[in-house]
Amino acid sequence: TAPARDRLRIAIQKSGRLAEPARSLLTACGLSWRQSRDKLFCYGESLPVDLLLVRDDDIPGLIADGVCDFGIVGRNELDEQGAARRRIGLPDAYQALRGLNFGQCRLMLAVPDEWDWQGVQQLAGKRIATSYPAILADWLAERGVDAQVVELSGSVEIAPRLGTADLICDLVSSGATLAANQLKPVETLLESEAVLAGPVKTPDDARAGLMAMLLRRLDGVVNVQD
Ligand code: PRT
Ligand code: ZN
Repeated sequence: TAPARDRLRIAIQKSGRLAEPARSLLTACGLSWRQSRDKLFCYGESLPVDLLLVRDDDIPGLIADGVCDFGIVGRNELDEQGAARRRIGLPDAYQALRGLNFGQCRLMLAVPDEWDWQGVQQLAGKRIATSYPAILADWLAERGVDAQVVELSGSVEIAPRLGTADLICDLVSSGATLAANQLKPVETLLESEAVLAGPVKTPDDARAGLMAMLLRRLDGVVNVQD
């Protein structure tokens, strides 16, 4: 278990879609920071709550390892890493505590425009490119579909045109990227948004009170925005 701490650490995305809204939300909760020179660590001034600015992919692991107490991350990323842990027999190490009302998108299956989509049974024997292999594998297994999952870390949308996959499973918001690549969405695997993630077990030191207070403030701020 990680050592006791008397300051809270929250991991947020350093840059990218969730970086600015995550910071604004925490500012609205009354937090402020003294910017450090390298800007990877922001020391909390109004409260003993520090920020760690990281890649979104690192946020679930930082919570699992007890390096950070909270994180703001897409449900898609949290679920993927949770599903990947479960597949190798690791216990759950984090959970989504609150939906935050921004970063909405869907994890969807998308097929070439010319396909006549008739349902999941059509996926048998097909190759599906995705950056979400664990969520996709679970989804396919639940439906008893035997398809091949091709893991790609980026540029998933061009895989069908390159011939490396027959279809894709990727995040969609406006749908413009799919359309530009002659793909159409056919199934939704996950409705995602940014979430506040936290540990499965609350630490039993000074952080517990800070965590409870922050959750209360967050509920006030997120509900007022509705
Ligand atoms: O550098 P780092 O690893 O931290 O960032 P990243 O590049 O992995 O993530 P980033 O900043 O792109 O996204 C962070 C989170 O934003 C995601 O994990 C989702 O939870 C959320 N989000 C919301 C999205 C989108 N909307 C989205 N549209 N993430 C990605 N996209 C992609 C989509 O896949 C498509 O390729 O954006 C493109 C445009 O989408 P359309 O449908 O509007 O064309
Ligand atoms: Zn990332």
